[in-house]
Amino acid sequence: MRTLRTAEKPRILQHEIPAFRGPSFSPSAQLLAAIVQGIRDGELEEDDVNASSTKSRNGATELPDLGSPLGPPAGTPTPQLFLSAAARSVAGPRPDNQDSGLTSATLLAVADGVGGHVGGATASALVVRSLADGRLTRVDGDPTVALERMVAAANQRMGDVCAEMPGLTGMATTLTAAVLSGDGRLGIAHIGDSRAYLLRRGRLVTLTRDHSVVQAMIDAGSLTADQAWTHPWRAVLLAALHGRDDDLAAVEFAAFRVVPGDRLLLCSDGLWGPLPEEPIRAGLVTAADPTSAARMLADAAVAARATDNVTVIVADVCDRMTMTAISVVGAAAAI
Ligand SMILES: [Mn+2]
Repeated sequence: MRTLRTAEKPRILQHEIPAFRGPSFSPSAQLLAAIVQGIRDGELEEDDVNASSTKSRNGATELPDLGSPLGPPAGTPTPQLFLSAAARSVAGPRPDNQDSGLTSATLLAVADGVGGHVGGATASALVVRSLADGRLTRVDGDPTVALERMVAAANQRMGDVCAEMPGLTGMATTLTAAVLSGDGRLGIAHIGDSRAYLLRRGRLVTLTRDHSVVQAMIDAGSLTADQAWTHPWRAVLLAALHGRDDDLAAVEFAAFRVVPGDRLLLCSDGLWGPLPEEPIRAGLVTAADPTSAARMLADAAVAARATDNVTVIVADVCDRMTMTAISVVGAAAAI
């Protein structure tokens, strides 16, 4: 019988419960259909979001790149799409911020470091800085291909640092990253319990599924979402990046089409932990722009019952470029 650690940090239980691995990332053809259909019908159900997945590279699951019925008709030249993004990352009640975030016109990322005071901040900062160093300015083709390369490089950098500084071995980080290709395909790479959401026409859909013990218990039918809310293991992860080659097999990739007017949210568990989904949705709907949305949501999480660092990235899909710089926040900006 394995003993699960319930301390918040370190909270990694990596690669240790094979039964909990396997298809767990929900985005799929059914999900995209549910998003589009649900918006049309005004009846997007939670179960639609949990539709089963399809197989992809790496043994992970992948949302097929489907043309959106909301997009332009075939043959119409598609304007190049960009992200207009803002980030807010705060330590909350903790003495330091081990989250990192990244915004640009083409790439977003949130990383939540684990592994103690130094290790956690180092891990998230290394991964986010590695992504920033890629200086991704334009992506043509499948955005998950670019993501796969970038995530592998970031993980490798963490491995190199661990080899040089063995005291840091054991540090790890979640990573949820999104890349927008010029033709409007959004790729997502995901490992851990940071999250990506899509707000479209007032409806909020979770695009990632947590690699966590409680999510696995929910999937197995042994825990309800309400019970998970207060479960002592809710911070225990099943997968994260540690700088080891075998981490990459647990990273999940998805790609789907976005349209101008869509609003994306990437966040660490410091946001979705204390805040139920409805105030998150309402905040995204009411905020005039990504900057005010990110600030409002981070403040709301801290005011609710934050016990953790809070990182929020909000990005609008636009048909013109409003950002020219890559910005990093949190540990990646501080160390
Ligand atoms: Mn966290």
